[in-house]
Amino acid sequence: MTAEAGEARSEIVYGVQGGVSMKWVAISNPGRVRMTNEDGALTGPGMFLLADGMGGHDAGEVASAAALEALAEVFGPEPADAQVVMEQVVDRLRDAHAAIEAIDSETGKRAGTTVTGVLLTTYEGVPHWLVVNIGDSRTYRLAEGYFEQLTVDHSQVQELINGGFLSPEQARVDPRRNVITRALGAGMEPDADFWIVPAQPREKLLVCSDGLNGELTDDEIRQILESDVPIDECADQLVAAALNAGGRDNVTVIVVDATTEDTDPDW
Ligand SMILES: [Mn+2]
Repeated sequence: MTAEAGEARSEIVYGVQGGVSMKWVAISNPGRVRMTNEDGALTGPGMFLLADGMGGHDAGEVASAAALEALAEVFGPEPADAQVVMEQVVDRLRDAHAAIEAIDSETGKRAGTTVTGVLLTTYEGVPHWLVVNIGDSRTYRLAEGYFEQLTVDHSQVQELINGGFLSPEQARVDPRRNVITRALGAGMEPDADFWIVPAQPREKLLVCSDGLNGELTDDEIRQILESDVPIDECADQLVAAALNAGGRDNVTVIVVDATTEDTDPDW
């Protein structure tokens, strides 16, 4: 495999935490149009987070890095109670928001960033993913043949979908598709949404920036996730498909295979 110019990628990493075995890979590609990559990813056993910065020059990059750095402090050696972790994440996001609001942007645009992803936690003693989202990056899951977006975008087009004015397919090409309604920084409210979902016996998680789902339909994403290839190839195929479809934005993917069935899976 040859990396595209400017692409950052991890090898497949393996980890076990709280009875959940995981392997994951992350790829971040600047795309075909943008000169810089303002996306960032933070991964570790039980922590898969992504931030998509905005603000131009290096402001967006600094904003996404600041958010991920703040969240790295939440990470512990064993999964903690979901409620406790959620409160820590809220605190860290508030700190990151203040730091990002203080970034001087040369472009005159305010620095900001989205954040999404999952943290492995326990709920009533059972492994659960704490899903977090602020902005329009996304977390998807494929489990038991069922593919779903775990997050709900904070975007103007999502509001139009909710109101019945647009279909998801219309929203994907609507000129207002890049208008987000919540973010860290950017003069917005740092209010993240959270979901607590049970870890499944076998599941695949995808955390991505809008450079992926802006170029590909959910069906296209699903088909690639469902294909039975190693996760690094799966991540490659996702990024390649987004680039082939135009690559108009930075595209970042974190692909995770997780299982609660076997603490020593045959990977
Ligand atoms: Mn983006």
